[in-house]
Amino acid sequence: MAGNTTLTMIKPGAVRRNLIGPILGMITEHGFKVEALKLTKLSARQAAKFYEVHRGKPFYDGLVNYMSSGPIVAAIIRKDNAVAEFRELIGNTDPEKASEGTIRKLFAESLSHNAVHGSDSDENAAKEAAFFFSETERFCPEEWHCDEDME
Ligand code: YYY
Ligand code: MG
Repeated sequence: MAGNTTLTMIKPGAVRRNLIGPILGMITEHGFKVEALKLTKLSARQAAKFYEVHRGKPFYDGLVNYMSSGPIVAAIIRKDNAVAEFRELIGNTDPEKASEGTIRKLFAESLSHNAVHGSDSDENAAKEAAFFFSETERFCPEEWHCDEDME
């Protein structure tokens, strides 16, 4: 069964362009609930670890530099089938290929500065959530019935 949470980051360029509000607004308008949220900044070492899977690719060094260049917003967001639903809402990695109405189409500056991150699998969503948040930084009002999808 697909999981119900995913991890997003609002990337440094989008924070610099004062887009935290509009992007979080789109996320909540599309039915995602915010389970954890922080404004923080990654060191180069932390960004390198987060994007470890891309190490060795031509864009890796630029990605690590960019992702550690300023504050980001990290959030755990909740909806049925969260990973796939959120990948649909953010659109293609390359904003030129992203569908109209997606977050990247609306807010990305370029392929490398593409406004937001979204986890690509339930396994990575769990790893990435644990990278940013401890158990006591996650909140789930009773009305959201989060326990029902815990193992
Ligand atoms: O998951 P997603 O963010 O859509 O793309 P990934 O293939 O995981 O790449 C991570 C990140 O790296 C992407 O959001 C922008 C950047 N990047 C790049 O700068 N140039 C590429 N050719 C591919 C990815
Ligand atoms: Mg990815």
